[in-house]
Amino acid sequence: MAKRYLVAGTGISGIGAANLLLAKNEEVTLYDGNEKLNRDDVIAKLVKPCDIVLGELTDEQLEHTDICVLSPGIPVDAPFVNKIRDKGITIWGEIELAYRYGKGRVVGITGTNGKTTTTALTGEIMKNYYKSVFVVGNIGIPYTTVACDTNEDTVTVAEISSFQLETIDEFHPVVTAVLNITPDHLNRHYTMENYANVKMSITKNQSEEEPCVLNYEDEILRQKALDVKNKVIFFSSKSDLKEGVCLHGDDIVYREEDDEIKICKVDGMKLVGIHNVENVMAAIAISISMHVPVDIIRETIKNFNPVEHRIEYVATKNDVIYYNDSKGTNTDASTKAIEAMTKPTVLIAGGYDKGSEYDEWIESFGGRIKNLVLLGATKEKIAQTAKKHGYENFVFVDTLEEAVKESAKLAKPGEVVLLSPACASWDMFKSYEERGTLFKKYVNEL
Ligand code: UMA
Repeated sequence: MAKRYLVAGTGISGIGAANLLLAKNEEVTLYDGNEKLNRDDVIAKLVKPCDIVLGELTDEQLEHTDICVLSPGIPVDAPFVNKIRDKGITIWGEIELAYRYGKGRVVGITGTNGKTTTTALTGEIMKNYYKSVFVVGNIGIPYTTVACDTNEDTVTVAEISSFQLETIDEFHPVVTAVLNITPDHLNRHYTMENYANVKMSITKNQSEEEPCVLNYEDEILRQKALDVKNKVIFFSSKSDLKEGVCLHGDDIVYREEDDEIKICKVDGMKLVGIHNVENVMAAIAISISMHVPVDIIRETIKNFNPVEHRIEYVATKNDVIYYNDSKGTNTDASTKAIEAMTKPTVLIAGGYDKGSEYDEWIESFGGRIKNLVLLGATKEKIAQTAKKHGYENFVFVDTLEEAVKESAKLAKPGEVVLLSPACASWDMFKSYEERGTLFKKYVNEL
């Protein structure tokens, strides 16, 4: 008998989930808290019409609902979700839904930063060896949109955010990776302990032989490794590991049972920065665990280009280089971009307020940031913190376009303008992609 589903959210996840269920002839009500949405626009994205509720969700509408499928952006303690839980209705995230329909093996990659690069690179390596490979998840392709195209031989490489992990149940990747855990999304997860536990829950359905790849240099992860019941493979960009992936001179090597395999040279890669060395190391550990031959791993790494919005070169205008790091949505990611700059830099920052602190981020400027151009909801908070640390070279702007024009005035020939906001985009934009794309447009119009 068909089940009655309530799919919450009409972003790409909600639409993907609704379409999967509608194609399977399940009964679906699609709900979104935003009453201003245009119903026809929503319907146009569906494979066939279904009930749509916008704004308030009444108790009556919840009657007879068997399963609620939540989009990642909806907090699991939102009032309507609490009501659903109190009624005993099953709650799944869209990842769980997709997993139930998907076949084959899944690789699950999480962490605060580097997820997208590691997922994209791992996906490329898998595609160069296996026939049926899908790259999905937080990277921007909902798992639900491909789940029904998978078969027993498929490898699905999934970037999984902490938001998505909160609502998994049976989701079972055969290889997992947690790249790092630094403060992010604390307005949603409240404490670092909660946030770290949510990230580690990616391993919860793995069996003892199925590996979890962890960053040895991350203190939280090294601690968490003690509680992980399955096999751990460490990678490290600083320590000489007896087992796992680490550096030997300029080579990234894989070590197992006194054997060392040279994988590739650090300066032979197109990815730059120590954080990218770590991303590559994680992809190597995952790929070896998935039995991909070393020469395929090596060639793919050598030819792999950086992903969009991640320290992405945009243009050189009047001898000023512009970089788009719109994906620097937290202080740690932004610090990595700042540290990769080798010339005096005008930094454009600020955005949606996740309750982050900016002290360490400002300390990381280390003389590299000559001016700070601030916009968005956090601009006052960042300015206050900057002043506290004796940094006064900031200006306020109201729009991203103004930020680009102001930065162009401040940067001298031979210098750099970097968009790396240290904040999410949601106060002014739909997504970090939209912010980064607009940044590139304004730069190219200069
Ligand atoms: N909505 C409600 N009630 C709420 C909150 C939201 O009804 O309380 C509705 C909104 O009105 C909107 C819809 O939900 O119509 C948006 O859903 P969503 O926020 O889940 O966005 P999607 O478009 O479905 O995109 C989501 C991820 N977004 C978030 O986690 C916020 C995308 O990650 C992901 O690529 C996509 O699913 C596919 O899996 C983006 C992201 O910023 C890139 N992720 C965070 C990060 O990387 O730091 C976690």
